[in-house]
Amino acid sequence: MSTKHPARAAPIRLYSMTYSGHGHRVQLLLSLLGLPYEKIDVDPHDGVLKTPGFLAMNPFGQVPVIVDGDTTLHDSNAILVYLARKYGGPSWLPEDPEGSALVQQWFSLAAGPIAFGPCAARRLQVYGEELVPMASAVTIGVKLFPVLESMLSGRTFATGKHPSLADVAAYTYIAHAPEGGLSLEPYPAIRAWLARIEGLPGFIPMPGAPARAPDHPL
Ligand SMILES: N[C@@H](CCC(=O)N[C@@H](CS)C(=O)NCC(=O)O)C(=O)O
Repeated sequence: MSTKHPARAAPIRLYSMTYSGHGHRVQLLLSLLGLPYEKIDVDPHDGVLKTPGFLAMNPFGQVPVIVDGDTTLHDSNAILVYLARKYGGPSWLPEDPEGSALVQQWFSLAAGPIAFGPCAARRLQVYGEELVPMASAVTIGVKLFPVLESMLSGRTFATGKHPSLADVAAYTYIAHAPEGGLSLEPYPAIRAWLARIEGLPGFIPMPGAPARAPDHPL
């Protein structure tokens, strides 16, 4: 463990799922920051998410959740903010008005068109779960990618020269968009940006989702 991290009695516990992009977003930051953590993968089909014990940690009954000592938090972007403020340097979440607003722009993208576009298309394709109808998810994704392509053209990372929470929040569901049938082939700036994130020390990938067998849903 790096000495810059405050002393902690136990590693941070991360409740996630093997193929959860929201969970991976948190795992990615834990890994990039070099923080010790224990990942507990929940089976989405065994009902544990809706048990009173889990609902006490997250009333929405969803992963990710982290437990860090006396602190229990849900919502991936909120967890990123907590981890960056507590354990990361200021470049992950700048404090100046413009820098923090630029990160917030990407949080809004992550919770908006990324969630209802590429994330929703993949969730339907892989899990058979309809967050929004497939046609809407595809339409949102098809509109989103050219905008992201222009935002990322000529930029090293999402908000400038250094990686920040903006990159961590956006990375996973964009990288795995092809699993939902949305190709990244026409978008060289997006692909180059993904590759730069994958080259960061401590980068950890999310496994590719297995193809869904109609008689054996995930
Ligand atoms: N806004 C939440 C979304 C979390 C979310 O959608 N989690 C999914 C897995 S990616 C989940 O737990 N699904 C199970 C369920 O809703 O029952 C976040 O950012 O953490």
